[in-house]
Amino acid sequence: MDTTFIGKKSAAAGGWGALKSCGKQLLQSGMPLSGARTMLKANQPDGFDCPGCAWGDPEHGSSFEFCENGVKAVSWEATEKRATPEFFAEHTVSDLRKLSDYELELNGRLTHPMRYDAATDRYLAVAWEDAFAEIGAILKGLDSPDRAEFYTSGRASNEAAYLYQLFVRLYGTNNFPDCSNMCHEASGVALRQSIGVGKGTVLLEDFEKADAIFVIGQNPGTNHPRMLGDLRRAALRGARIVVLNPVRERGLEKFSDPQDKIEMLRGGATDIASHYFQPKLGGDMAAVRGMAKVVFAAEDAAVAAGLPSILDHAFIAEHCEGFADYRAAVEATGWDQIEDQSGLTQAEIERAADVYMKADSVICTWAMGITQHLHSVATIREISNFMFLRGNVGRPGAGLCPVRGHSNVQGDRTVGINEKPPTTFLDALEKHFGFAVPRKHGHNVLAAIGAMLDGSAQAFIGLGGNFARATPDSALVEKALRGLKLTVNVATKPNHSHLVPGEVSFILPCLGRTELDMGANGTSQLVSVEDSMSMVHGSAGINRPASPHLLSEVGIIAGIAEATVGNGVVNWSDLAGDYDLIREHIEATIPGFEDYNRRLRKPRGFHLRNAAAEREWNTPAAKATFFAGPLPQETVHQKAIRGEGRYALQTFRSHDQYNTTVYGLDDRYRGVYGERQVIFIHPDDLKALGAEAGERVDVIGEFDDGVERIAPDFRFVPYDIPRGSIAGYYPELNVLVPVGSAGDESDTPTSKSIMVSFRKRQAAAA
Ligand SMILES: Nc1nc2c(c(=O)[nH]1)N[C@H]1C(S)=C(S)[C@@H](COP(=O)(O)OP(=O)(O)OC[C@H]3O[C@@H](n4cnc5c(=O)[nH]c(N)nc54)[C@H](O)[C@@H]3O)O[C@H]1N2
Ligand SMILES: Nc1nc2c(c(=O)[nH]1)N[C@H]1C(S)=C(S)[C@@H](COP(=O)(O)OP(=O)(O)OC[C@H]3O[C@@H](n4cnc5c(=O)[nH]c(N)nc54)[C@H](O)[C@@H]3O)O[C@H]1N2
Ligand SMILES: [Mo]
Repeated sequence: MDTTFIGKKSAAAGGWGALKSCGKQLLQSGMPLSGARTMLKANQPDGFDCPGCAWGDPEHGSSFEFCENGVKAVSWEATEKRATPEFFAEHTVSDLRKLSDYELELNGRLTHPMRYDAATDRYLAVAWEDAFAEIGAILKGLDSPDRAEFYTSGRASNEAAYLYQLFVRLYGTNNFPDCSNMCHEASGVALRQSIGVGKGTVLLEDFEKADAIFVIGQNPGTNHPRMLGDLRRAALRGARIVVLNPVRERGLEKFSDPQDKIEMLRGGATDIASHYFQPKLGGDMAAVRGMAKVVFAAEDAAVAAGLPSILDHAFIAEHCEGFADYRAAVEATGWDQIEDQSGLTQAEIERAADVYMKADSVICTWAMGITQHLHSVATIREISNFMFLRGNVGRPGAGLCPVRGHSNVQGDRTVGINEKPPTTFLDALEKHFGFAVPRKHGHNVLAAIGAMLDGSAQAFIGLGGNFARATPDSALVEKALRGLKLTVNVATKPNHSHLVPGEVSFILPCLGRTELDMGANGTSQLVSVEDSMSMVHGSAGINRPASPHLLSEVGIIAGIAEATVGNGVVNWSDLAGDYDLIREHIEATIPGFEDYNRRLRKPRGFHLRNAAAEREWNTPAAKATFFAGPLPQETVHQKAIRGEGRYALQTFRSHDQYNTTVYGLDDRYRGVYGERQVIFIHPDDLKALGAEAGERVDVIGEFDDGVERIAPDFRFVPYDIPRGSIAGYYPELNVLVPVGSAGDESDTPTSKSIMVSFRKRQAAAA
């Protein structure tokens, strides 16, 4: 069996390996020294916001915080390679479709607006004006604005996103499928119910004060490397860090900080997790409820012994609703069910709860390991319940912290990218701009796919992202996109979404975050973004644009808008020429942006008020609300175990990718090299399958809707992961995620609970 792709795992996250990997990445991108200058400006007051992730920036952030994956994200954008009209002339779209995501994006930055020519199956350069005019004509010609879908990926700045939603609502629809529908949607839904605001309550400073930090369903070593610095500092001052993750993730075990010269010289590393528990996929609600059960038992014991209470009775009495029902629900949940569903033993859960009870201030963070399941919303409500028990919301060093993905995914929501916009926002838009705003709720990602499939949608506009690859059931979605009258992708590099053209199709190339964006008065323009801690700050590019033919995202939206809805309500090119004017409109229509233009220019920007962080609860009861529902009847791994040869699959990210952008084929923290078509599986599961490491199999989707789903030719990697729970990479495995499998209340594709089985690969015919 060929197992040469399985190698050593890094001894620690970060360290020399990270520096080496950066060097390699810079060489590969052919980035000149100006690139290094670019990097040193990331997250500085006069620099640009790192497009890598949405983790916050330190208050005294004058020095560049080293982050390997930030370097990758930046050098990926600042590459010297170009996908020019000559490149598109050399390759038919059908040929380009044969390339992997990795090979396709290696061709570099787009340089010209391109229009698909069906006769030659090629993209040809087109003038911006012609592109805008044709897009406008087609949009105006649809029998209803609801037949168009306006997708947003979370890199768009506040200014671009606000202008986009204004244009789309003027055009007449709330169809805003958004990457967050596949990402933190469940966090927004659950937190609004529990605490009255769909965002996290902590600031970066709180990580300096917490006594315990629970990191649930998140892999920061790869996806939020700057968070590791904060976790490391917390660990070094003695805070306990409790991890719940089915997979042993290197970055959560040990981190060697490249900023720490002594640690680097000695080849040392800091232990991150003080406690590492490995629940089964989707077992977190049971685990958290188990911890609550331990807290209640300890409370009873304390009361009986005349010791101080474990619960924060004052907080519960003054601030909470539904406590008695919740306590009853927890007591009604038996340990058998908790152990079976969580995959953890009572003793393990008691150890985790012990950390919680001994800590004065606790932060809980989470990401996709919690949000991409069937029962995500209920699980996040349970996390809130648990945190309320000791008043761990709305005070220093404590709070709820959903760690966002894309660098501005939270800001895009704040400024109106929302298919179910709040009435107050629509009222404000209507009053300020004086037009009749569409009120009917629009499409999220799954609804948009549904509308494409049933023929009711006819146009797709993508502001960034890679809709065809990021969404579930890739094969189906590609077919759906090809059936449209119009597909438009605003992008920086070629990707597979560009290769499934509708009848009329455009690729519109835009400036990246690192590039100079010149305004009408000839000076460089500032955009703004909001991080996971609700800090809004400015970002100004410093590099020369990849091509003189690029427009900013704002400029492209303005061009399409002018051609579609005209200049009656606002003058689009004026707005595109001066982003201060866009910010004035944001200030006039969205609370929290008072004095936007001035405050944005302060070094760290400003904080958007979060009512729950101040213990003001905008829930129906005006209280922090306990939810007392039962545990899920059955999770994906419980269901899988009942079926012979079935496994619960999660799809996650390797260390060398940014979502559908694949930088390289290695995942050194997990010891996999040069190969992405892999399945991580427990060694005993391999034995039970009668299979070996490195063996090739087809992965078969087992969703009961009669559709055949096969991901061919994957290889097994034995791994420290619970039995019955397996893992592999996104987007390669998206062919197996059924569009029909969506999270309760969040409607998020369940990309971390997929039921699969295996089929041995037939020996290739001679
Ligand atoms: N370098 C880099 N940075 C990124 C991204 C990237 O692709 N590359 N993507 C960005 C985006 S958009 C996002 S949303 C974030 C994603 O950040 P993460 O959420 O960290 O991303 P994933 O790789 O999906 O990792 C999910 C983690 O949850 C664990 N997990 C899976 N299922 C369960 C479960 O049932 N219970 C528990 N407790 N754990 C579980 C997995 O083992 C894995 O460690 O990162 C952002 N930052
Ligand atoms: N199976 C499975 N599916 C998933 C997930 C999973 O964990 N498993 N994760 C989900 C999550 S959390 C998310 S957020 C989505 C991500 O879904 P998307 O946001 O749609 O995908 P990305 O891969 O981030 O988008 C990459 C493309 O964005 C373009 N781009 C990069 N920078 C810019 C820019 O500055 N401007 C513009 N206009 N374009 C730019 C480039 O052309 C690049 O090809 O995927 C989801 N899908
Ligand atoms: Mo995301």
